[in-house]
Amino acid sequence: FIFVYHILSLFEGGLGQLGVGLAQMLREQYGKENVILSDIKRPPADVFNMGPFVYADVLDYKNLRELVVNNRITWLVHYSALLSAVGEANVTLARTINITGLHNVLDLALENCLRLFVPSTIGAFGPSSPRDPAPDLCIQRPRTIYGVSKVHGELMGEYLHHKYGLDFRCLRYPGVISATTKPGGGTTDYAVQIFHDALGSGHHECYLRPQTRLPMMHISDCHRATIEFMQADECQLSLRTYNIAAISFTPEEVAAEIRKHVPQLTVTYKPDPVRQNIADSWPMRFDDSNARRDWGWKPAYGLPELVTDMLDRVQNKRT
Ligand code: AKB
Repeated sequence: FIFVYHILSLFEGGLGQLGVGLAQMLREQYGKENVILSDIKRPPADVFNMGPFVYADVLDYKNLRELVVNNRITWLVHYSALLSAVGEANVTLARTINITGLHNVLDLALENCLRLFVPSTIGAFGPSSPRDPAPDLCIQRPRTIYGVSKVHGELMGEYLHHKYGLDFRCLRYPGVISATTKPGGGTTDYAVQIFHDALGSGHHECYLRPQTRLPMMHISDCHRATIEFMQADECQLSLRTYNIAAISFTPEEVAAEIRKHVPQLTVTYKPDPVRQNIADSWPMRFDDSNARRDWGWKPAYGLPELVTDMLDRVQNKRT
């Protein structure tokens, strides 16, 4: 979670791929003490020293309520979730964290008049959705527990917004590419691993076929989108759940772009049936025209900029 006070925000699931960076950006704008990062895991020293950190368990309503009340929280960013591939390997846990956990967060937000951000994903679409591009409003019949839980989240949040005025805000994220924190158990993870392999062994074995196209985004675009959306005036929002897009690429396209800087990179393809199946059911491109029109969304990173930046950052981490 990330909790924001006054703007006070609490992030839960804050130690995953997205939480630390978003907390950092929010702290730059709202002050270090006004953003609390949380997780059920012990934070590394650098994260602990960056600003307030607390234990928060998405399954423990009393614990969450205490944190919100004691700290006069006003915004809540809910990042706890099991991703697509790991969810398929552990459906019961995914249902518990992604659905029961979400219900706790929705109740908490309603009870305390919080502005609530819950991410959704390209995984909220399925094989019967339009894939190129997928619009905001269309058929959503995902075939993963992750996708099912995300559609449930979108619908519950929107229902509570319409019925009780909950300030629910949801963005459907593409695959997010980051250098410092690795994703955990998703279908788009190869697009992060390939940078580490390029600068490490020089070889990447890809679990998707070379032409599998998926929407992707640089992490700083993702953080900026989240903050701009959270800051948008309510009257700007014609929807409560928006697609956000930046780039769409295939493994062979990203590999070719990396080879412009690391010519020795080799890639072999060994499709994993579970992840390939999931990827084949997801959109190839996202239509984010509503986000662009309503609250001015615009990505900064294309594929060349993303690749240059990732190689720089991964290289810096290694030295
Ligand atoms: C995953 O691959 O499961 C996630 C996602 C696209 O939501 N990165």
